[in-house]
Amino acid sequence: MKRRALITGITGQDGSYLAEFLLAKGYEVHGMVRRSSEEKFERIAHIRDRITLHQGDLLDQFSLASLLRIIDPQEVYNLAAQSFVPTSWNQPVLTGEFTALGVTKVLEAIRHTAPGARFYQASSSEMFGRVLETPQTEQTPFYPRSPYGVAKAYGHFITINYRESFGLFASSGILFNHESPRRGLEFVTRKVTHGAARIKLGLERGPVAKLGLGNLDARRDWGFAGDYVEAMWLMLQQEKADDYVIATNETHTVQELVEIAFARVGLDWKEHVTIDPAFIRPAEVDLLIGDPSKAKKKLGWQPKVGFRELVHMMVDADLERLKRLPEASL
Ligand code: NAP
Ligand code: G4F
Repeated sequence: MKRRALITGITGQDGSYLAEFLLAKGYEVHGMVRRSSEEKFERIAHIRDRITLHQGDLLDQFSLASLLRIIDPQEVYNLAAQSFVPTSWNQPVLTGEFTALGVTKVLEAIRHTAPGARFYQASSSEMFGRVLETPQTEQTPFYPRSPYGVAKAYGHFITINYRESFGLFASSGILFNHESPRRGLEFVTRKVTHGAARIKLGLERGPVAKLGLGNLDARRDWGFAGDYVEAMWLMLQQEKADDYVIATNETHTVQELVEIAFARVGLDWKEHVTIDPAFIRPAEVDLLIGDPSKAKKKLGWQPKVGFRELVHMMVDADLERLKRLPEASL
C-alpha cells in the first residue's frame, strides 16, 4: 500500500519540489491549497494529475482536522507560511497567525485526529537573526530580527513542545536560504537572476536599464531547494524525531550573487544595479552560515548544488522562460 503524505504550502517553491520528490518515492501525495479567485498553481502544473489537492487554510482549525481525517496521512509536512521577511513588518499580526499559531493549529489537528502521523516543521535560519555564534548550529541561541523570525521561533519551540508533551513524532528543520528557478520573484536571488535576464533581453526601458536593490553586504548561506526537500523527508524516516540545521556551510554576499548573475549574461553589474532605500530593512540579518554536521552524520544528507552553479541555473532558466513568453506579457 502506498504511503500517504500531506503537504501544506504545496503551491510554494518547496512544496512543489517536495511533491515531486515524494511521488518519485512512490507516495500518494495530498496538498492543502487556499481558495483564490483565480487558481494559479504554476509550480505544480506538471504534476497536477498525480497529486490530490484539498481546500484548507492554516487559520481554519476545522479544515485542518477534517483533512487529516479524510487523508489519514503517515507524514505531514507543514511548509505553509507567510514567508517573505519584509511583508512581516507590514503585516506582523497576519504573519504571527499564519507562521506561528498556524503551526499549533496543525499540531492540534494531528494530536486529536491522526496522532500517529509524523510531522515536519519548516523552521528557518531567520531565527538566528543577529547571530550569537558562527557558524550556527542546532545549539546556537536565537535572536530573531523580524516579526517573521519571531513567528518562526514560536513554530520551532511549539513543535519541540508537542514532541515532549504529547509524544508526537514532530521534527523541525532549521533550513538556511534555499533557492531555485521556482523561487518567488520578490526574494533577492530570483529578483537578481530575473532582472539580469530581462536587462540582457532588452526588456527594461530607459537609456540604461536599472535594477534597484537594498543591502548588498548582507551574507547568506544559499543552497538549492531541490537538495533541501530530501533532508525534510530524511528527518521523518529516523527512529526518533529531532531538529536539524540544513545548510551548505558557505556564505556569500548579495553583491557576489549580483556579480555572478550579471557576468552570466555578459553584463557589468555596476552599470545596472542601483541602491534603492525602499529595500533596506528596519532591522537586518547581516550574516548567516550554517553548520550541517549533525544532518550529515545522522541523516547522511549533504548539498549537491554549489552557489555559482545555483545562480547560473536560475539565470539560464529565467532567460529561457522570458524568451518563451508572448510579447504582451513581458
Ligand atoms: P513560499 O514559496 O512562499 O510558499 C509558501 C506556501 O504557503 C504557499 O504554498 C502558500 O500558498 C502557502 N500559504 C501561505 N499562507 C497560507 C495559509 N494561511 N494557509 C494555507 N497555505 C498558506 O515558501 P517556500 O520558500 O516554499 O518555503 C516553504 C516553507 O519553508 C515556509 O514555511 C518558509 O517560511 C520556510 N522556509 C523557507 C526557506 C527558504 O529559503 N525558501 C528557508 C527556511 C524556511 P499560496 O500559493 O496560496 O500563497
Ligand atoms: O532573499 P531575501 O528576501 O531572503 P531572507 O530575508 O533571507 O529570507 C528568506 O530566507 C529565510 C531563511 O533564512 C527564510 F526563512 C525566509 O522565508 C526567506 O525564504 O533576502 C536576503 C538578503 C537580505 O539580507 C536582504 O536585505 O538580501 C538582502 N537584499 C538586498 N536587496 C534584498 C534586496 N532582499 C530582497 N528581497 N530584495 C532586495 O531588493
